[in-house]
Amino acid sequence: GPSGGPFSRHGIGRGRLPFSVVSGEDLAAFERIVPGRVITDPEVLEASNVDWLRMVRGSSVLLLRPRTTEEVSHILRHCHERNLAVNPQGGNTGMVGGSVPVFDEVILSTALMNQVISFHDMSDGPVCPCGCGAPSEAQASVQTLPAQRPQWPQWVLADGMVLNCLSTLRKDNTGYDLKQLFIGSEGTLGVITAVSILCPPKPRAVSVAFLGSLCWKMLGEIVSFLVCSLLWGNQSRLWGQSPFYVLIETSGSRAGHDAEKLNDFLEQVLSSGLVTDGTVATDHLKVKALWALRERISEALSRDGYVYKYDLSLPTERLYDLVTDLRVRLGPRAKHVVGYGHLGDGNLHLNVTSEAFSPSVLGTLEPYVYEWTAEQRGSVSAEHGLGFKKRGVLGYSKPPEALRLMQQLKALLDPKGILNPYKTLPAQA
Ligand code: 2HG
Ligand code: ZN
Repeated sequence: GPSGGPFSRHGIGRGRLPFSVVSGEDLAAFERIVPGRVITDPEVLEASNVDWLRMVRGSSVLLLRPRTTEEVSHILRHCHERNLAVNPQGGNTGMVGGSVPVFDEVILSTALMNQVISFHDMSDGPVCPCGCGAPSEAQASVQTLPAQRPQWPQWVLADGMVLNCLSTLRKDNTGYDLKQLFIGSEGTLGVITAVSILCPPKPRAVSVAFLGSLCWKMLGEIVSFLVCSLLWGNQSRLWGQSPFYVLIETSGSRAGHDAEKLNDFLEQVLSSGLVTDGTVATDHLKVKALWALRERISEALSRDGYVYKYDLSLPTERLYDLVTDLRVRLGPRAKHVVGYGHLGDGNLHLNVTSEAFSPSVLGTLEPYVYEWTAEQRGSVSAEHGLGFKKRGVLGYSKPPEALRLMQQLKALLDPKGILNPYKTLPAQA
């Protein structure tokens, strides 16, 4: 079973399912399918067995690195026949333990599937295999906004069948929208090997405003029309004295026009007292530096101690209530109770840290956080998915009928249950 990661202390509630164990013959078969890309070296495997937060650890003895859809198909056909469990793995940057094995699942990594297959003009989008890291590698070759829209995937089903629906059409209403089924399926319904992505042209002018405010609710008013992220302003001298910070990015095609609009907006919020300090950047190095403050919060928290992570969708006006409430409930047992996230989306990243893992802190947080979220008709996972850590709490956000339908779809598409077992859906009684 899993060992070493702090999370494994809670146990996984049930044992390894009766899948086969990788044999010498399996290794030989895989060597024929992906020659030279069959990895059994424990040192290399370590990076794929442990998630980047270092909280979940599997014990897989085999990592496969296919380059093509055909290779993925052959691997899955073999695993399906042999009843071998498979853990599809992309960048292994997940937050919920979905991307690493739980026991000895075969790790199927898409890391080498990193070529842009084709690129059409602005009206279409590039077709990227899934190894194009999320999708910054694709971005390096294509000048686009980071917020591309995935269109159609090509995926390989549990038994190795390839379903190629790749298309760059903007509209297509023929039959069930199968691609929606794969969004949020976390490798439990198939392995996505390519997607086509619609890319809006890169904006010519980007401005970032970094503003301090006395009150979260005031920020809510400011950003009701903007996509933004709320920052962890706590105590950092670098960030000045405001209790709350907000990062706002605007993009457009005419720098002069955009700057004028942003300045009008800033003048308004400064004179109304909503904002107490701030800075604006248009120079791309400064823009990058400001974004780094926001993007590295998660990493900073990992260094603070043991982290209890929640990723909640809540009504924007109640977004911060849980943070202040939990500070009182947890008292000195918590090192930090931090709320940040994506304010424009009503998405709170609630992170609590303690010196070491503490059952008493966990007991105060759960099920309280989930029950409170359900009362607000929120979601217990706004963007991180369910993976291994949150599979048990799906019921707080979806009715039993929806859960049953999900189980039925899983059984239909993966009757042997070999794809990413122990993930996403709650364990069946
Ligand atoms: C972010 O927005 C990520 O920084 C990580 O979604 C959030 O660590 C987290 O809780
Ligand atoms: Zn986030």
